[in-house]
Amino acid sequence: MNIKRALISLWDKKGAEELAKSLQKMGVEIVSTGNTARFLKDSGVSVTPVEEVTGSPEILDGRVKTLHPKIHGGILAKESEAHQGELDKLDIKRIDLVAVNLYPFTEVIKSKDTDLDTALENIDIGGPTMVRAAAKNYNKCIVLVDTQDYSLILDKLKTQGDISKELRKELAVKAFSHTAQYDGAITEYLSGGKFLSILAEKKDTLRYGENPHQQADVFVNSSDTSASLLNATKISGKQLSYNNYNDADAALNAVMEFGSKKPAVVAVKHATPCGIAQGENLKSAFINARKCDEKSIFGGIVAVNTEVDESTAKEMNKIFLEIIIAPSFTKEALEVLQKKKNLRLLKVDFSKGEASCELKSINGGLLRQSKNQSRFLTKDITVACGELPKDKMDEVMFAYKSVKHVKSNAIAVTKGTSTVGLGCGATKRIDAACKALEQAKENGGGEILASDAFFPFEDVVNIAADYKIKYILQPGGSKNDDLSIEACRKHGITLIMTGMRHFKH
Ligand code: 93A
Repeated sequence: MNIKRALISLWDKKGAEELAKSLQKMGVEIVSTGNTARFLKDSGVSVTPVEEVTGSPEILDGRVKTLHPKIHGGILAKESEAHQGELDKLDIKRIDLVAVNLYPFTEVIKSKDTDLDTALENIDIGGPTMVRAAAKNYNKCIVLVDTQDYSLILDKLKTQGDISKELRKELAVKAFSHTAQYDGAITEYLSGGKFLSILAEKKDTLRYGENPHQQADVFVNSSDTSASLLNATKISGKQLSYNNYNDADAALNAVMEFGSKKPAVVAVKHATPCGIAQGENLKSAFINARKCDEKSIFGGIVAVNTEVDESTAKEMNKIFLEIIIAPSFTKEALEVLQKKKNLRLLKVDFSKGEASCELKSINGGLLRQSKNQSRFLTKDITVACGELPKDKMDEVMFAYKSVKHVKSNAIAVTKGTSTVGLGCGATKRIDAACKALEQAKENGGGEILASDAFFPFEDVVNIAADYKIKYILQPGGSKNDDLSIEACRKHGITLIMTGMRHFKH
């Protein structure tokens, strides 16, 4: 056994007893700090207090306990004869393993009641110093920062008497990423948000990017714990591509808009919906979403907000889909869907909720904004002209939620709670309207037209009238609102102003 001495200094004492006892059984001497030492002694472990090693008491309310050459010399000494000579001369014993977890700075600052003094007191100095020292000298000193790694390392030590160089290095990388995140959180907090710190871990190298000649990777931002593709369970199918991630994320965001009370289906192509529907059951919602654009959904991505059952699965299997995202699948549904080898099935825990902010990279930096989580409230709307019967509200709400997720300039034409025409990504609003209305006509017509932003002219109203639209939903706020209101009045269209724009690019 190559490990002779371990230093254990833990804020979170989870797994500490098992770790210390197992090491002791292997003949390892345990050195430990104040509370950790007391905790271990109470658990029946014999412990050398850190003061006995340093010959100095913990001082300044524990601010200085392990910051001492007898500790850091023991951790940082190389294999070399020269280093060993120095250790011998100064009577410093090597430390072969360091298990540390840090003062809970990030938890403490989450509370609004935390004042600056409390936050500062929770900045761990000695802990990260030991972690970094051990990580730098990983060839000689094993570093453990994650309680979940204890059992693996104990296992290896028991069976092999040591751990491999590769594993030592892996633990060192984990240790540095841990202290980097810790320092990042401190920097962000003390600067009042002037610095943004994200340490994202590579989840995968992708086959290629948006196009085959582009290199691409996908990274996980561990500080974002919202419902996502990155914490989804992949039930079956091959690796997701760059475009798959992008499209599937759009589908997930859109379907979450509809909550989970009533089945909803969103089909996405090129990161924008090509069909959305809500219904009494998932199968009918899927059929209606598909009907909106039978061609675009081919090879598309579908996200649903309720469990996929067998009859919906059979319906889904009639066409080629790349990915299905759902909170769950019944056993029977899985049997049906898994017949298609290349179909990716992703189970996402919707209860984790939506992310609170989003980042976009631009040359030289980043843009950050809060997510567009606004909810449509009936009290916030005004009916600028015409009548809005109460029993139309669900349908109006559906149109509003749908258009919010379509790329701007966006127009959604809906019938009941299904989209029948979607115009997206147009630089001219009238072009998006023409596309949506023409598609709706091919699908048998629509009743409601929703727009993501206001109408600068009355042209959209006029063309909507040609296609027999009865309700128009738009934010309002243009200096030409009067023209649109007047046109609606002339055509007998009800005009609803939502007061809220929903650009999406
Ligand atoms: O106050 S410190 O920054 N100064 C130190 O010298 C020191 N040494 C270990 N914090 C220090 N620690 C931290 O104390 C460890 O990172 C660990 O979180 C905690 C364990 O202290 P105790 O064993 O008294 O609970």
